[in-house]
Amino acid sequence: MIKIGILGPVGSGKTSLIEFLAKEFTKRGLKVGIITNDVVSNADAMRVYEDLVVKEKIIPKENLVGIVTGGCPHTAIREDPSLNLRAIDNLIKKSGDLDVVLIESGGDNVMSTFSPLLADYTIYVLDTSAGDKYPGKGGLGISESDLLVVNKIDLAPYVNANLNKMRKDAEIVRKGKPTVFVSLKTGEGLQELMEILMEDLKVVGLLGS
Ligand SMILES: Nc1nc2c(ncn2[C@@H]2O[C@H](COP(=O)(O)OP(=O)(O)OP(=O)(O)O)[C@@H](O)[C@H]2O)c(=O)[nH]1
Ligand SMILES: [Mg+2]
Repeated sequence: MIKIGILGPVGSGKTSLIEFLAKEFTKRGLKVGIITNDVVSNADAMRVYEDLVVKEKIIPKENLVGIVTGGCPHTAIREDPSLNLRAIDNLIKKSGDLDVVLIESGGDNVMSTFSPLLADYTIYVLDTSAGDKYPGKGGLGISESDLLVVNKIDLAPYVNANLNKMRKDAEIVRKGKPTVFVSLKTGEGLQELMEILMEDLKVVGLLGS
């Protein structure tokens, strides 16, 4: 079973990415579980329930867990991931063998990272709506994640975000680790994202070829 941790600032598109990935992995015949972490609400879990359990029937309801962390969001994924680890154990007990568990962190800052106990592979989601200063300003989450997703490229023109600058900055900050530019709204870049992700998961031995 692969545990994929998804993190990034508030509103960058983490839940949207999780919903997209759940559909893509399901299409490939993989059994998907989802854990959402929200700081004070269960809103993301409720949205995933509505979208993927009720409307699209992609996952059964027992494959979804919503955690309310109640405090600093990165504590729950790094310093003390016990709530999340217990949620994964419970998911497996209820749902049987899963191939992929997607774990969304509560919206957090650029230094946020997942404990290696909790995630085998990490995706950091940025978006262009705050301009093009990131990824150049760096931060552990941005520089060390396995894959950096720069989302909302459809909004870049409205805030004068220069995607070429962001691309060059990402190459420098991430020292060659992959970055992909997408819009989860228009679909641009999503095929490339899946190609990179599936290839990476095979290379690190997390998925069969
Ligand atoms: N224009 C545009 N909007 C997007 C895109 N992706 C997501 N959104 C919108 O951005 C908002 C936030 O997306 P979410 O997926 O909820 O972001 P999140 O990172 O999970 O947010 P939190 O969990 O609250 O931190 C929603 O209204 C989405 O519809 C995109 O590529 N382009
Ligand atoms: Mg979310």
